[in-house]
Amino acid sequence: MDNRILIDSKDLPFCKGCGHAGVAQNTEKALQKLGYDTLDVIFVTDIGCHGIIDKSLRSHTVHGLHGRSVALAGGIAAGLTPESGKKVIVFIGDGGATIGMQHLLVAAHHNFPMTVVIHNNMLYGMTGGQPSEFTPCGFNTPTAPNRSAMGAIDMVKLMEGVGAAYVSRVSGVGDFSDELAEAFAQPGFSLVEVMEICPSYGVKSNPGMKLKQVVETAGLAIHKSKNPQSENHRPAYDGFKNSLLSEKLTIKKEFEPVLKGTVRILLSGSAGEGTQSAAEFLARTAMLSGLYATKKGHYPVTVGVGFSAAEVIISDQPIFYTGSTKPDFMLITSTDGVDYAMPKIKNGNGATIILDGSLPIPDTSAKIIQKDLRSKVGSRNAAMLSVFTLIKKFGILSEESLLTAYGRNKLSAKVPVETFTENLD
Ligand SMILES: Cc1ncc(C[n+]2csc(CCOP(=O)(O)OP(=O)(O)O)c2C)c(N)n1
Ligand code: SF4
Repeated sequence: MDNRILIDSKDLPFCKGCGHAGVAQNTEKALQKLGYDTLDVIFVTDIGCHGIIDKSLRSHTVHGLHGRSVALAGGIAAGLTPESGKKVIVFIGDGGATIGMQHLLVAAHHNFPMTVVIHNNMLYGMTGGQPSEFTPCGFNTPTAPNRSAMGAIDMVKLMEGVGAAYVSRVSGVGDFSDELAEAFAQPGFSLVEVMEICPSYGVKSNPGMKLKQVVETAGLAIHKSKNPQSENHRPAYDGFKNSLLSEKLTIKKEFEPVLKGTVRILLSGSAGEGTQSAAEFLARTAMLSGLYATKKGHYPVTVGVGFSAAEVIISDQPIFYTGSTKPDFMLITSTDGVDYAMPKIKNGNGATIILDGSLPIPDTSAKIIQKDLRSKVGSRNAAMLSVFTLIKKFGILSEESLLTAYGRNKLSAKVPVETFTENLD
């Protein structure tokens, strides 16, 4: 079992003395105490200094927009059943908690099964020390050097108010791994507010002030509370019966692979013309031969207009990165497709482009094969014909696997396979 969460717990990306390092180290220790495997933990981090921990983590990580990490984590947690054995942990600053307060309240109220760790250094660290809603009265920051009027939001009280199943405030000094472990072990929502001081801005603006003193003066007691109702409280998410992981589609190997190595293919066409379906079909056909395949779609925010492109990678080895900056093949079926793929076309040295016959030949050192796609099978089927052409001409997959896969594709009920096989030359 591999239970190292941090790549190197002595080499963390924070200023010297930053409390964020203690949170990371104690988190690793707490998860080890609970027996979590590295890959059973999903960290969702927020924007801010604490969020740069991502690169030091060996577990799964998702980096969210400022204040939105809790919403992202809620989505992940809601898709996992308790049996999956996965643990969702949010790392967020007091700044992110201020910006995304609503998400925190809702996550606690609905009892999403996850733990939120607020790194409360009482200011916005990454942007130079502005006060947040968690900055206590009397705690100065570089941009509010004489802060006296306003007190801090008491997050523990607020969480209790919305019925959080578990909430605690701890001092982020020394070993607080037991406190974190207790929160991580909760079946529903839990939140730990770790009190810290940022040496770069907090200490400088408040010379000589100790963390204990700030916390006590502000009336922010170090304590925890559990909501006795919490056991009955989980169920807002009973609706999500299926785990994200149990939805896995298994495609069995039925044919011997022809391909040795890796090929990267870019399909680039127009919205509504079947580019995504053709790309998915290509990936599934490869899987029928026991190959690894990924598909990554690209389209404008307003779906249904403009370009539609997909990157497919097929390999006899596992694929760890799904992008392909330099495709080996580009299947281009429309003007939108040319426009979208132009940077890759221009930089196409060594690539082969199957280009619809109606399109002007672009300026490129890639090899171009012009092929009547749209005029032969219509705009809706041009991308599929380009996939058939690729497989037939370059033999990356067997013809047998292609025909079997097509027979199982829902398009075959409407468009007979001969539409494509009779238009290959
Ligand atoms: C929506 C949004 N607002 C503002 C910013 C600018 N910004 C980047 S980091 C940061 C401060 C983060 O402070 P905090 O969440 O307390 O984390 P820390 O840096 O102290 O760890 C801010 C305001 C942003 N990236 N996005
Ligand atoms: S600026 Fe403050 S919060 Fe950011 S890494 Fe440095 S000490 Fe930590």
